[in-house]
Amino acid sequence: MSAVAPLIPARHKDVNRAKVCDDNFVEFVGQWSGTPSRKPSPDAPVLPGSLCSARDFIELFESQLISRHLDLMARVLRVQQKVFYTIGSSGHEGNAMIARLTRHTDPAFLHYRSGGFMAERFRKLPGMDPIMDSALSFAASKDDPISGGRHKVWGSKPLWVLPQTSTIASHLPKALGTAVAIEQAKRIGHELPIPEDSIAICSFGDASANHATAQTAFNTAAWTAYQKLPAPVLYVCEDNGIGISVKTPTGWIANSFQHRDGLDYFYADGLDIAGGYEQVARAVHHCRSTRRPTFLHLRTTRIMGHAGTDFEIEWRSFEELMAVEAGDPLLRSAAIALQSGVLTRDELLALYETTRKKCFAAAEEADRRPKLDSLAEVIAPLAPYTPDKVAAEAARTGYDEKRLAVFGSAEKLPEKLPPRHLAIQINNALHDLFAKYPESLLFGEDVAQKGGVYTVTKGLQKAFKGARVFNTLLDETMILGLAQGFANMGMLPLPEIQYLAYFHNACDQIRGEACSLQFFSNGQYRNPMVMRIASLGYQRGFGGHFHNDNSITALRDIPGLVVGCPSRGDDAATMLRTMMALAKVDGRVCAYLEPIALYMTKDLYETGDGQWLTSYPAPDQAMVLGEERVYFPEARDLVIFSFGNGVPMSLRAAREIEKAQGWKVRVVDLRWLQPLNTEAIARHAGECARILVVDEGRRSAGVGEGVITAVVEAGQGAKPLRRVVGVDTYTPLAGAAFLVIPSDADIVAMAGELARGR
Ligand SMILES: Cc1ncc(C[n+]2csc(CCOP(=O)(O)OP(=O)(O)O)c2C)c(N)n1
Ligand SMILES: [Mg+2]
Repeated sequence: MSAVAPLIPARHKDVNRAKVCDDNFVEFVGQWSGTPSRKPSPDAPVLPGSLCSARDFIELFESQLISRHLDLMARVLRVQQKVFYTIGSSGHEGNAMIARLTRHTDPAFLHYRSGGFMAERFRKLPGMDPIMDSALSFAASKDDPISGGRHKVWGSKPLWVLPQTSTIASHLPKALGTAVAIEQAKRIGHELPIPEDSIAICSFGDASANHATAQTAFNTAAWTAYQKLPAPVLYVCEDNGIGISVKTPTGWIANSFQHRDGLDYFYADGLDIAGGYEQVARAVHHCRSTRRPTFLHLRTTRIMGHAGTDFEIEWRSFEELMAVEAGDPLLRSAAIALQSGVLTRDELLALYETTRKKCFAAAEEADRRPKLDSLAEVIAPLAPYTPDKVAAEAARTGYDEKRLAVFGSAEKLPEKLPPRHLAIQINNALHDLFAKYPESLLFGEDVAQKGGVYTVTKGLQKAFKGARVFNTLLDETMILGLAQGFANMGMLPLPEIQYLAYFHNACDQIRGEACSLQFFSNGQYRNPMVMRIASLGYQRGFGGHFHNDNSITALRDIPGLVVGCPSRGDDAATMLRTMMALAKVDGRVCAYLEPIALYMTKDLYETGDGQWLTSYPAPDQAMVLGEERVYFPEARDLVIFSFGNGVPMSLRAAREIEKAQGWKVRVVDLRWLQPLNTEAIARHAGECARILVVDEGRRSAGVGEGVITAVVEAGQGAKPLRRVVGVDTYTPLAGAAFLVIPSDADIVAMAGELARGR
C-alpha cells in the first residue's frame, strides 16, 4: 500500500462508472452556487441569445433525463436479470434536439445511443409513454411495442422509427434509399405514407462513419446531389471520439466531411442544448428546404463505457475517465436549468429522482410482463405467408388496357406469340408486371438503355420511363439499400444484381437488414422486394468464376428469404408473378436467380429441336410457392432432383440412363430453393427406387445437401442415393470450367454407379 494519499478521491475510483456519473450529477446540482436569472417565460430564450426557448429546453432536458435514467436502470437491473441490454445513450442525450426539430413522420434510422432522440420523439404524439415502451424493450417482453420482445431496438411504428440491427453502418444505405424514394414517389405518382416534404434521418457513430457501408452511402448521396437529384437525408454523426476502445483521431470527422462536395456539412454541439439547438435547427432546415444530403456533425461524449460489460478502468486511466465524465452533457443541461432560473436546485433534484423512480418502476413492471415463450411466437413475423391471398394476387388480372399499351396490340400479347426462350419470357413477364404494379421499379447496373448485360430488361425503360427503370451507380450495397428505401415508402422494387458473385459483397443488406425488418419490428414494418440475380455457370464464351458463380449457400441460410430459380421461360414468368405477389401481400424479400446459360437456350436434346422454348403463360397463371415441376411423373426406377442448368442436363441424361439401365427416370425441377419443399422431396423419393441429386452448386453447403437431408429425414435414406455436384473450387476460365461442374455424362455415370450398387 502506498503511503501517499491518492490524488483521486476514493469515490471517483469506483469501478462502477454509472454510479460515479449518477453521484456526480447529484453532487453538481447540490453544490451549484451560481446566481439564477429570473425564470424566463416559456417562449423566451432559455439563455440570452439562444434559439432554444425555455419550453423547448425543459422538455429536452426531461427527455435527456429519461434517457439517462433508462441507462442507469439498465446497469442495475441487468445484474438481476431483469434487463438484457446495457449499451446506453449516456453522453449522447443531446440527440434529443434532432427529434425535437424534426417531425414524427420523418423516417428515422437510429444509432443505438438514441435514448434522448426517442424520449423526445415520443412527445410528438399524445398518449405515448417513452419510459414504459423502452422498459419493455430492455426487458425483452413480448409486450414491447416495437420488436415484441425479439431485441432491444429503438423503434416505433407510429413514430416512424424503423428498428435497426446492431451491425454498425448497415442502415446508412437504406436511409439514403428512403430519402431518394420520398422524391421518386412524386415522379411516378405514388402516394407516400408520409408528407411529401419529409426527410430521412440517420444517425451513427464516429467510428462507424469509416465503414465501407457508410462510405458507399455518403458517396452515393454525393453522386446523387452532383446530378442535382434530390436526396433529403440528414446524416447525423454522433462524434464521441471513440469506438469501443479505439480513439478517432482528433478532428478526423470534421476533416473528412467538412469539404465533401454534395454532402453539406453542419456542426452542432450536442453537449450544450442552449447553443446546439440553433445549429441543429439550421441543418434540419437546410435538409428539408434544399432536399440535399446533409451531414450533421454532432459533438457528443461517451460516458459509462461502451456497454455495461466495458470496464473502462481496465484500459483507461482514472484521470482520463474523469475528464470525460466532467463533460457530461447532463451537467451542462443542469447548469443551464439552474442558471436560467428554469429550475431551482430542489426542483431539479426532484425531477431527477422522480424520473429515476419512473424508470425503475417501469422496468419492474416490464419484468412482470410476459416473455416470448414459444418458438411459434418467436418466428411468427419472420416469414409470413398467406397462400390463398398470394395465389389470388399472383393470378390477378384486370389490367388489360395497360397490357395492350405495353405490348402494342392484342395480336402482340406474348401469350399469343410462338414459344420463346428464357430471357424473352422474363422480359415479357417484367413488362407485364410493370403494367400490373404502377409502384414497381427496376434498377441496377446497366439495366436501363442497354437492357442489362443479357438484354433481359431491354425495352423496359422505354416503355415505363426513367423514373421506374434506371441505372444506379456501381455498388451492390447501395442497389440493395435503395431497394429497402423504396420498399419503406410502399413501392415494389426489383433491384438487379448483375452477377451472383457480386451479391456476396452486399449480402448483409439482405441478411442483416432487409430480411430482418419484419422480425425485429414484429411484422409492423416490411420491405418487400424481388431481387433479380443473373446466376450460375455453364456460360460458353463468357467465362471465369465471377460470371459463373454457382454458390447459393449464402442466400439459402438467410432467415425468411425466398429463393427461386426457374429453368425455363414459362416457369420464369409464373414464378416472378408469385414472387411479386409474395412481396405485395406478405411483404416478403425474394431472390430470383436467373440461370444465365439458359437465357438463350432453345434446344434440349438436339440442335434445332426447339424443345427448351416455351409459350408465355397467360397472366392469370402463377406458380405456387414451393411447387416443383415433374417430368415423367409415372417413372419410378430413379428420381433425379435438380434445378437451373441441372434440369435440361438431367432430362438429357435420363434418356441415356434409360438406354443404359432400362430405368424409367423421373426428373424433378425443384424450382424453389428456399424454403425447400421437403414434403415433395420426400414424396418423390418415396415413390422411386433410387435417388440422384444433380446440384450444379458446390459440394459443400449447397442445395444438394438440403435435398439429401430431406430424403434421409423422410426415412428414405436406405435407398440407393447419390449426388452429382460441383467441386469446392472457384470456376476457372474457358474449357477448364467444365471440369469443375457436373456434366450430362457425370449424371449418366453416377446412375451407372447406382446400378452397380457402389
Ligand atoms: C459491422 C460491425 N463491425 C463491428 C461491430 C462491433 N461494434 C459495435 S459498436 C462498435 C464501435 C462503434 O463506434 P462508433 O461508431 O464511434 O459508435 P459509438 O459506440 O462510439 O457511439 C463496434 C466496433 C459492429 N456492431 N458492426
Ligand atoms: Mg464513437
